[in-house]
Amino acid sequence: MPFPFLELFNDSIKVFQEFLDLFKDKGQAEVASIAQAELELFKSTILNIAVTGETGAGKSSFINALRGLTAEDDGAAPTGVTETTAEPTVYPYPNHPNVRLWDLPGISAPDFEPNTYLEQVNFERYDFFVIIASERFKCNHTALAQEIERMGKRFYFVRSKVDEDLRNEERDHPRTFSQESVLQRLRMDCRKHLQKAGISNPKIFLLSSCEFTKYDAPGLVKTLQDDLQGLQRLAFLLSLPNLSAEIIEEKKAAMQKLIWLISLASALVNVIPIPQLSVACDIRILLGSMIAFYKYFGLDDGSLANLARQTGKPIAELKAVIISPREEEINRDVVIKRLLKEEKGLPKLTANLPVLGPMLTAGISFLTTYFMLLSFLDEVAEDAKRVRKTALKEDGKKLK
Ligand SMILES: Nc1nc2c(ncn2[C@@H]2O[C@H](COP(=O)(O)OP(=O)(O)OP(=O)(O)O)[C@@H](O)[C@H]2O)c(=O)[nH]1
Ligand SMILES: [Mg+2]
Repeated sequence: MPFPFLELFNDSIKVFQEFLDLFKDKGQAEVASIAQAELELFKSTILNIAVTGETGAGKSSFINALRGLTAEDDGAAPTGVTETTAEPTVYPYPNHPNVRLWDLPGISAPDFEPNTYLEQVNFERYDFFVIIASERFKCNHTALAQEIERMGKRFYFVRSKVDEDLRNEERDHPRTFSQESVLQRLRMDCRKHLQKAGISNPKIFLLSSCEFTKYDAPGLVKTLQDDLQGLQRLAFLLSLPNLSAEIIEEKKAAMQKLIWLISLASALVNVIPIPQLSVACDIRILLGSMIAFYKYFGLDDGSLANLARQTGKPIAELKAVIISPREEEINRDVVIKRLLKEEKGLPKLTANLPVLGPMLTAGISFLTTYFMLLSFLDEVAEDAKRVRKTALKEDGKKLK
């Protein structure tokens, strides 16, 4: 078994080498401004997702499910048997307002004109479309899909309310009922119609917005994520509710790039020496970032309150499994204490690397912040997993 200190040492050297590599053909100021610009770019990254389909197909319910809300939560899209959405209505992610789901008006009229409809809803605005259908496949679905493709946009075809279809089939055919074969039939039916309309490889997902962790919903979320690039992908992933333990892990993996940038900005931009430490860094950036981590992992008060309401668990029970300091407890002193701990744990780089003056100070500051944020990320991600597990425990209402 490898000696843990040796592992830490090798990690530190590797990260330090990567840090030094940045300065091969750039000065400190240039590296700093690139890191800062990329962080700004991430903050301003916008994603507009259009949700369209027949009236009553479940568009608003789908939007709520994808935002981790139920119809009764604050800021949820209104749903119900008589509600209709007449104008495109935007629903930003509660913790990431630049990622927006658009609830488009339903397409029920028999004289539906897909191109007029798409013009009216301002189709240029959206990065991609989700077409929601329930019950029978309609020609409006193919007309809309064709037009979206013609306009050079991507679409995903969602067949919603499959929980209802399965219940109906089981009631009507109790002796021969098989969930898999019903789902397979539905999938084939959607594919057949879309392919007949010339869409060769449609992406089809069968799901229930009432049971969003089942059927193809996780696959849809993964596909949406995989089809996005760079910062849009990161923004989408970090806005998602913690629908599964895998999503928490994916968030954690994706956060490492962000932590790299935050640490660079902190160690190279508004650097202020901290008397207790040999590290000089920008505590404000660190503080702001750590508070943002809570939001990305659904540990802020708003997300916990929603989860408590949805699962019937008292919020205190969810908070009780959180080990990292609460959002309101994180302050300058806590950050300094954590940096101090990290600095002490780092191997003595000074003795081992032939690096000169200011670069060494910046390097140590960078390494200290980088590893401090990584260990905070670890804690927060573990907290998120524990909160999810507690919320899912049997005695409360089931999580969707
Ligand atoms: N069982 C089940 N019911 C659903 C599902 N999705 C939506 N519903 C129900 O279907 C009804 C209509 O859902 P909405 O989400 O309001 O549909 P919509 O497409 O937004 O409707 P409009 O805005 O009127 O066009 C509501 O009563 C929902 O509770 C689902 O996946 N399963
Ligand atoms: Mg609606």
